[in-house]
Amino acid sequence: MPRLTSQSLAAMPQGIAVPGYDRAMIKAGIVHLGIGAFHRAHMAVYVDDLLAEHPDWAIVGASLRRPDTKEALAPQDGLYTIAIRDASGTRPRVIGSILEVLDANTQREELIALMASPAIRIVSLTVTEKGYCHDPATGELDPNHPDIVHDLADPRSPKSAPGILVEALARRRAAGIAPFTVMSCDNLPANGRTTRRIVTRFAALRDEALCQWVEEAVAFPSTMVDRIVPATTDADRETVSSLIGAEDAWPIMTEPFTQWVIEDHFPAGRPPFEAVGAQVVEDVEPFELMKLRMLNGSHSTLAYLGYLAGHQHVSDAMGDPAFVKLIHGLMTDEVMPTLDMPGTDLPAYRDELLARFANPALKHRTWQIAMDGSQKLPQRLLGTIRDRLQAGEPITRLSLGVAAWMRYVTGIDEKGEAIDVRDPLATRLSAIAAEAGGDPEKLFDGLVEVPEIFGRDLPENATFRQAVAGHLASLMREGSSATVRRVAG
Ligand code: CS2
Repeated sequence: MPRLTSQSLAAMPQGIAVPGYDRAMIKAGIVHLGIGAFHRAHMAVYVDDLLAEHPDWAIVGASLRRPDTKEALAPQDGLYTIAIRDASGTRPRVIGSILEVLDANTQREELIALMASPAIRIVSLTVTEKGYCHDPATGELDPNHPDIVHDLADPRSPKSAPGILVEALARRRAAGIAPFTVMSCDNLPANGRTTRRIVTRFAALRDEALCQWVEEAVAFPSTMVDRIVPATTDADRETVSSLIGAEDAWPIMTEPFTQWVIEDHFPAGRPPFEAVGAQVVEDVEPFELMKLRMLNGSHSTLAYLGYLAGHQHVSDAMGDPAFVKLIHGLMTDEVMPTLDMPGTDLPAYRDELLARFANPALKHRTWQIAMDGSQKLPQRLLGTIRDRLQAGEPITRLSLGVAAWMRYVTGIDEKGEAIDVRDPLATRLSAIAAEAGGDPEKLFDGLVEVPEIFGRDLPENATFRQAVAGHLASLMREGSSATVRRVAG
């Protein structure tokens, strides 16, 4: 089988969507940091839809951690397939909007020089929550983060996303070139404002005048991004390669649904994202809050409880009516009352989410979503909990999600087998669990005192303590399935 390349593209079987523009004519206008599966199923597809009319907005991607995306896409001329999946089948489409992938570790100079060049007007990011090197509870840059310490000591060879952005901006400033717009596409609350705070703080630690320029001249629009993208498996590679008749080393599996809401603040210009289905609005924050609390809050709850109950995929958990009832109740009774979304049909949004979670073809692993809980909990569950506590309203199901995370990070499942807990705080979390030695009260007391997650207020809140500790005891006593059945009612 030939490899997917510009050449084999010409011989694609009929019925496979391919780029509708001449790839020789497109030029880079965007650098994207964190060229993982999510970006390739989301923004890169919107850009692919734009390039026929707006050829100056192609993407150069950069991997900050691992060179694996570059290694897969370089022999394919940057081409890859997205496979859109649901119960009715798998629909492949070849995407051509990524011109090249740079490995930030070995091609750092090339990457920063490109970011500093006038053709690049947008630098977007999906570096995941932990890539912002911040304190998840406060949203502030963590100056003691090892990558930040490294980048401040050697600012011209940065490793972190804030360090790379600031170095490229500094070079533009020195050369008298207007700054690019920084567009976060991560699941952070107020992701534009949060990125702005982190980047300006990093700039201030480098140089006050640079910080002032960043504050005055750089735009950080917020975005809400949404598309479910499970990790690709070897079986997926085979399926897609046989569908397109060419070997694709890294196709991306995704769902039909996609949503992108963008704050309209691009002084350096932007392509007409609204022409290809994005919503360009003045204020994104209500949309972000809705998505983080409804989708991601439910997702994390399903991930921890589902994993503990022995469900490998989200759709498996959704096959249990008690889980569906729990998540339906969580969204309806505990999340929706915290949202202020005039003009949005929240019950319809909820129902669509329940259907998306149940998509049997997606095979989204609970273990994948369970990753990095310390970075996710604050914006997915704890913000909603704070609002509910303040309003004097119950947090029965939200607190079960938090308790399930506590049970999960003990690293031992209900059958006594090890859980591969992936989290930047994993070592600390497992030391706390070891110390507690299976006593739910001690486990709760230890974990709730991690301020990067729970802040200083929640450990002091009696209602919160009681609700979470109660569920944790029940999860340890009767297990996840029985607890879900009881709490779902
Ligand atoms: C998921 C998200 O892995 C996770 O934590 O909750 O990646 C989720 O699939 C996306 O945010 C959907 O837009």
